[in-house]
Amino acid sequence: MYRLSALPFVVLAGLLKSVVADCTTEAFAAILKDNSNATINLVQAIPQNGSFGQGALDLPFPTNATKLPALCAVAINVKSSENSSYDFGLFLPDKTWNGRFLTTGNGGFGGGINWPDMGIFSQYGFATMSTDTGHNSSVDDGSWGLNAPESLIDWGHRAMHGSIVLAKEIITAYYASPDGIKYSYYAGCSTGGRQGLKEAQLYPDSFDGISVGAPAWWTVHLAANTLRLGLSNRPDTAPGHIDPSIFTSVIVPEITKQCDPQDGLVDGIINEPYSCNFNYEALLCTPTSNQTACLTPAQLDTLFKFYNPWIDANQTYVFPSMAMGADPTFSLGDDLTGLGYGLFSWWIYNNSDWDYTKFTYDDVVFADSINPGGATADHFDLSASLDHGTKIMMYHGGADALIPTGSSVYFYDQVTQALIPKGINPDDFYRFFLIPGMNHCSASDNAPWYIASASQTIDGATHSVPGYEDAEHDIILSMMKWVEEGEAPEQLIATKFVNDSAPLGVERQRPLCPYPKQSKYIAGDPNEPTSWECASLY
Ligand SMILES: *[C@@H]1O[C@H](CO)[C@@H](O)[C@H](O)[C@H]1NC(C)=O
Ligand SMILES: *[C@@H]1O[C@H](CO)[C@@H](O)[C@H](O)[C@H]1NC(C)=O
Ligand SMILES: *[C@@H]1O[C@H](CO)[C@@H](O)[C@H](O)[C@H]1NC(C)=O
Ligand SMILES: *[C@@H]1O[C@H](CO)[C@@H](O)[C@H](O)[C@H]1NC(C)=O
Ligand SMILES: *[C@@H]1O[C@H](CO)[C@@H](O)[C@H](O)[C@H]1NC(C)=O
Ligand SMILES: *[C@@H]1O[C@H](CO)[C@@H](O)[C@H](O)[C@H]1NC(C)=O
Ligand SMILES: *[C@@H]1O[C@H](CO)[C@@H](O)[C@H](O)[C@H]1NC(C)=O
Ligand SMILES: *[C@@H]1O[C@H](CO)[C@@H](O)[C@H](O)[C@H]1NC(C)=O
Ligand SMILES: *[C@@H]1O[C@H](CO)[C@@H](O)[C@H](O)[C@H]1NC(C)=O
Ligand SMILES: [Ca+2]
Repeated sequence: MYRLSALPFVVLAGLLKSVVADCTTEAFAAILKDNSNATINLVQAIPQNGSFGQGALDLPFPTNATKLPALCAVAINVKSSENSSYDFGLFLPDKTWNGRFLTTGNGGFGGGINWPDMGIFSQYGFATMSTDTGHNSSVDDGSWGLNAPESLIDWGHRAMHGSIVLAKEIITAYYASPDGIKYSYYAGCSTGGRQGLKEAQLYPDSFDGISVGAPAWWTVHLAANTLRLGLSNRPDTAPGHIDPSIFTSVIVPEITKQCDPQDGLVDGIINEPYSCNFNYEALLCTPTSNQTACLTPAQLDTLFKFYNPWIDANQTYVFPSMAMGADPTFSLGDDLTGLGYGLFSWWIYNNSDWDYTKFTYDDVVFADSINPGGATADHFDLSASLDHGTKIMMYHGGADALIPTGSSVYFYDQVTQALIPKGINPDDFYRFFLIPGMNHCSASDNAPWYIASASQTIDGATHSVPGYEDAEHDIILSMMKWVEEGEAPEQLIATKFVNDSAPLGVERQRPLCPYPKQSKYIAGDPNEPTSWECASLY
């Protein structure tokens, strides 16, 4: 049916290669005429160098996309059940369309279309899409899920998949491209990482390549761990309370002092945070210590909780620890984050006044039995993605304080354990890159972290890695090369720009290696990527 309405354009496209498709409400209404659930919110032609977004109305993404290529901006609403609906947005580049589709994702519990990342990816020429996941909220606010099981399903996976399917139909009709969409990609971080894995697990045919950062894949356990650590350090109730400022001024510097050299090079970067042999007692107060720069035995117990895995009843492995050197200041203080208690009060106990101070592992067991929205992305057997030919590039910051790095290491290990017995080498289609020193999805004071992935921006750049716009440095181009030319990434070079500003030039670059390989310093200027190699630890 869509083909019918698209027919005139097929003819036109054949005659006039650079024809601009019809960016009008009427044209999209014709494309969608047989879909009774879809409503057009907006169709707007954006000129070259124009901007688009919803500004402050888009709570999780208040920054508009700017310096856009000429494109058609579209917003569609789709009814997903009696009581729920979701929106998605499209950026459809005019003459610069590269024949490909790229979907991006969301963050935390937030509800809003990710126009800024869509804008970045449209610079490559992709037709881009993002969904609001079916609600309107800021990143740490899950109150919309209270007694709203249909909205939770939308957030869990339904909005993403429905948007992908409809976006593909719209794009195919809009461009009237005789070959349809050449390749479909995904790039997202955090909840966006979970969404990419979840889509691949439920619908392995959706994408040819997915780039997944710091995935919040273990939904219930991640929230539980966030709540547990926050409670374990509450100023009013925890005997071993550590003031957050001590983490920054005393603890992280001591960890860096001990762990940085253990990777073979003193450069302020902890390359192998989970291999560090750390002497906690170095932080203990003695009678002669500076008493505001040391820890009591009770505080040391608290610290232990942060940097050791959570093992509970019956030796159950509940959640991995943070990486040595990650600064957990986020979960400390008087105000616990809604990303922890919120899941339990709004989505599990259906009670905004649920008493989280009584939280125990039993709550995790109960929450697992509910798995709100079916969001958890724990189908580790990714062989259906291999069958489809999908390539998966996963990465995680080695100093991520929001989603512990170890949760991706654990995911990698589970995938490996699911595939090796089937005779599948995960390396053939799934590679995981640890980014030493990087915080959540982006940023580091000193480590090279920028790979032009989702949720990464840098001053003075619209997209990609300025000066290094190639598959060696840019994860999107690397993913495309793996998918389209069959050339697997043996490494990815991360960049640290001076003050994270591209016009100020490169401070250092370093290879990131497919796990379990690690970058090893060989010789020469440590700021040059050629002074490093990817080496096997075993
Ligand atoms: C692009 O738009 C910005 C902001 O409106 C403006 O400052 C800049 O001059 C424009 N650049 C070009 C090349 O038109
Ligand atoms: C963002 O763009 C929208 C329209 O695209 C506009 O209404 C709004 O004022 C812009 N907001 C900001 C902060 O630029
Ligand atoms: C989201 O909710 C806020 C109020 O909390 C409102 O101001 C805003 O307009 C809403 N945004 C959208 C896109 O509906
Ligand atoms: C519309 O949504 C309903 C569920 O709310 C679904 O059963 C139906 O198949 C959808 N119709 C179309 C045309 O997608
Ligand atoms: C829709 O919401 C109403 C009122 O909150 C509720 O009674 C009903 O069960 C809901 N229906 C579905 C399908 O969730
Ligand atoms: C004691 O430690 C605190 C916190 O690190 C620091 O601000 C202060 O300067 C130290 N005092 C002395 C005498 O070293
Ligand atoms: C631990 O194991 C015992 C014995 O199998 C069982 O009764 C109990 O429910 C388990 N506890 C938890 C929290 O799983
Ligand atoms: C809260 O609601 C969910 C979804 O409707 C349900 O599965 C769960 O059992 C409820 N929780 C409690 C404690 O009743
Ligand atoms: C980088 O930022 C620091 C701190 O803001 C500043 O002192 C320095 O001058 C900046 N460097 C350059 C090259 O702009
Ligand atoms: Ca080091």
